[in-house]
Amino acid sequence: MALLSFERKYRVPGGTLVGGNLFDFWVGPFYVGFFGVTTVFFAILGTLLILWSAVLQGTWNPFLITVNPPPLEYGLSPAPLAQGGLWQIVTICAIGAFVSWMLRQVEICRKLGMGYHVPFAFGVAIFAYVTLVVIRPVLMGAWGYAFPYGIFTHLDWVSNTGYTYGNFLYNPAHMIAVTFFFTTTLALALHGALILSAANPARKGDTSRTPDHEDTFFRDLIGYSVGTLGIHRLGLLLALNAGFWSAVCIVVSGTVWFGNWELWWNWWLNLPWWAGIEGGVN
Ligand code: 07D
Ligand code: 07D
Ligand code: U10
Repeated sequence: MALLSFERKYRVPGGTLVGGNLFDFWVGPFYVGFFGVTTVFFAILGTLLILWSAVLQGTWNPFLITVNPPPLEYGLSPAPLAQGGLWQIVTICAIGAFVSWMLRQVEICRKLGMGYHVPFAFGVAIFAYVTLVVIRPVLMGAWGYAFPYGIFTHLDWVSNTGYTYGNFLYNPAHMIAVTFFFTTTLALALHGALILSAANPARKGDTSRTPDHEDTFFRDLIGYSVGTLGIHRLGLLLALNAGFWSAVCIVVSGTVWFGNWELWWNWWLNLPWWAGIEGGVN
């Protein structure tokens, strides 16, 4: 069915979570819904507050604009607007917009009778963000531990926070997250390449190859094919784990582990079968 006639068939009322039929309509290609309205509301308000912050800061250079969280002295209390209060409201707007966007995905899934995999996946990204700006700062006792909203300043925050714990690459959860990120790109490259290679046969004029060809390629190469549905399950699992272990690696830094991450590995160096041997640490 052509896309336009399919849209006519499925664009019918129903499936909304909130608001009944009130916002159950489309604007051009976009489904609106109650959560479309709340997304637009939070996104516009948040953007305006970032612009206000830029005015206070006195720059329109996009790389330099920054909305900073309150200084540590304010702890977890509300701060004056110019001293991090704007950051606090922008954070509320950001969470409001991201969660609205996710719930809009849920409503669209319900309309189409589809599973909720997309909103679930986006929920993991939101979880990583909320870990950085709410969960970890609350556990550590000050909003000042969250990252500032600026293109360069958020990079400064990552670097400074990393070096606070020595060599951050020794953080074991960071290792797991990085490995999942790398594996995700490997899986997507293999999958994209395999699909395109089946769709574009080597000899001009040949018909496109089938999923059996795809399966056989990997059985010939590595002895096993995960299958055409399986690769999508695997891809999602890898990507969600990348985000999840990222959240873990940052939430444990400053809450359960305070020193250099290199030292965490002492338990490994101190295992009895090699502790104390010549050339070892002890
Ligand atoms: C391609 C989908 C499109 C999305 C884009 C981002 C904005 C911000 C706002 C000036 C893949 C749109 C950007 C709306 C403008 C203001 C106030 C997604 C795609 C194109 N970062 N980060 C970037 C965010 C964090 C880190 C780029 C957001 C953590 C490093 C962009 C968040 C840590 C590097 C950006 C966030 C961290 C970047 C490209 C939120 C650990 C880079 C992003 C809400 C996760 C890279 C100058 C991209 C860069 C980069 C946005 C959080 C680390 C500006 C919105 C605190 C090391 N980050 N980031 O393509 O070039 O994502 O920076 O959590 O090297 Mg960041
Ligand atoms: C938080 C983004 C959420 C986004 C949302 C949506 C909009 C709308 C609109 C386009 C989580 C936003 C949407 C705004 C846009 C339109 C229209 C994603 C988020 C909700 N590191 N490190 C990570 C590597 C080092 C450090 C994660 C590699 C150094 C710290 C990942 C290297 C030191 C933190 C990662 C490396 C250091 C991290 C990031 C290499 C610095 C974190 C991915 C090769 C000296 C952060 C939860 C992520 C983290 C994090 C990778 C090096 C410090 C695993 C590959 C040694 C302090 N690093 N890192 O989290 O875990 O995505 O955050 O050297 O806080 Mg690291
Ligand atoms: C995949 C796939 C697959 C496909 C695919 C894809 C994954 C099976 C079948 C999809 C993949 C691609 C297309 C590839 C490219 C994608 C990426 C690289 C990912 C990154 C994406 C981007 C960078 C694009 C980002 C673009 C976005 C997010 C769109 C921006 C849109 C808006 C700003 C509008 C949003 C709409 C909303 C919120 C609802 C509708 C609202 C309006 C139209 C505005 C009007 C508002 C109202 C009517 C409400 C009124 C508002 C009020 C009252 C509030 C007022 C408040 C005030 C403060 C004034 O696997 O294969 O192929 O294609």
